Amino acid sequence: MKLHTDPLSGNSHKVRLMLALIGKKYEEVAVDLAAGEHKTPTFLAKHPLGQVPVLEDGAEYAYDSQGILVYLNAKYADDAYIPADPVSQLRVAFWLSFAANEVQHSLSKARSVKLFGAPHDYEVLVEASHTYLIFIDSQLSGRDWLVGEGITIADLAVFPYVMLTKDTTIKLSKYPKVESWVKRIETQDWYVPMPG
Ligand SMILES: N[C@@H](CCC(=O)N[C@@H](CS)C(=O)NCC(=O)O)C(=O)O
Repeated sequence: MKLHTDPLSGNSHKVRLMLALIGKKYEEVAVDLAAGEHKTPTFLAKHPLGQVPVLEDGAEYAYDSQGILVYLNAKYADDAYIPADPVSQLRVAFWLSFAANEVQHSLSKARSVKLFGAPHDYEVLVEASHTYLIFIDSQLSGRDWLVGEGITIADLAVFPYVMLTKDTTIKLSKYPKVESWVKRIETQDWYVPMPG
C-alpha cells in the first residue's frame, strides 16, 4: 500500500492517522506539489483532479481523504470507526462533509495563506475559522469524541487542520474543549505526527 502525499498536506494526514490507527503498514511516496508534480499525466492517471492524498492499494487508486477514511474503515477495520446506528452514521457523514467544506474553506485556507502565500483574504478566513471552532467546541461539550463514545473517522477528518492552526495566528486556547480534544488525539499510543 502506498500513500502519495506531500509532507505538508493536512488532508493526507487524515489518511496517515487512519493507517496508524488500524496498524496498516504502507509506504509514503512524496508528491512535489510546489513543482506541480500533481498535475503531470503520470499523477493525473492516479487521480484525475490532481490532488493528494491518493492511496494506492493494489490496483485501486483511492482518492479524497474523506473517501479514503470510509474505504479503509470498511476494508481493513471491520467498520470499527463508524458506529452502525443510523444517527451515528448521520453524524459521521456530517463531520466528513464539514471537514471537506467548512474546515477546508476556513482553517485550511488560512494556513495556506500563511505557509504558501495563497491569494486569499486572511482576515476573512480567520473570522470564519473562529465561527467553526466555536461550533466544534460546542459539539465537544460533555464528550471526548465528535461522535459516540470512541474515536471515529469523524475525528480523523476534522483534526488535522484544527491542529495545524499552529501554523497561523489562530489560538486554540480560546477553545478549551477543542484544545483538549487535540491533545487527546495527539496522545493516543498509535498517533504519528505530520512529517512536514
Ligand atoms: N477533497 C480533497 C481535497 C484534497 C486537496 O485539496 N489536497 C491538496 C493538498 S492538502 C492538493 O492536492 N492541492 C493541490 C491542488 O488542488 O491543485 C481531499 O479531501 O482529499
